[in-house]
Amino acid sequence: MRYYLGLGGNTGDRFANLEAAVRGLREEGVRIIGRSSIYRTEPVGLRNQPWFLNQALKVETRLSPEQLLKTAKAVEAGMGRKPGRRNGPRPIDIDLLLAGKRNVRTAGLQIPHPRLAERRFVLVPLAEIAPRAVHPVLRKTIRSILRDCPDASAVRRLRRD
Ligand code: PH2
Ligand code: MG
Ligand code: MG
Repeated sequence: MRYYLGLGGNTGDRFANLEAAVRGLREEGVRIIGRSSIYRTEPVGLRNQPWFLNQALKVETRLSPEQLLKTAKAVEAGMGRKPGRRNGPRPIDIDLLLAGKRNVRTAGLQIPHPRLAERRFVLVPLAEIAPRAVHPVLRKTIRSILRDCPDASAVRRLRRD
């Protein structure tokens, strides 16, 4: 099954942490089939903290949404992420943004990600690799959700080297 994931982090070596997250997912059998550029993004939710690096991934795996969430949490924990303040600083966050056209709602998991449409740091990278993907609840493409997104926080694409 096809998923889109959002990666973000703002402590330690932020570039190395994105790489380590990709490596960790691969080691768990998740196939990475697309990666957006990396973006430097202004913190949203809790403003007084370092800027983040954010990136979107397109992945293929046989894992169910619940299993993939567990895998993502294990990779986060393996990279030293400790439970902390909501929206606060962290080495890495791995969020499940879309699960094909599926709409998942269980006690611990909601896909599409409930705050996807409000966050430019998610939408800009996601629109780079999946502009035509359709949000199954809003029934809009990612490109049009981004166009209509009122979030004004800064999202700056880094030049590839
Ligand atoms: N993640 C959050 C809260 N705020 N801001 C930016 N720029 N990037 C993030 O990944 C981010 C955030 C909670 O997961
Ligand atoms: Mg998050
Ligand atoms: Mg998360």
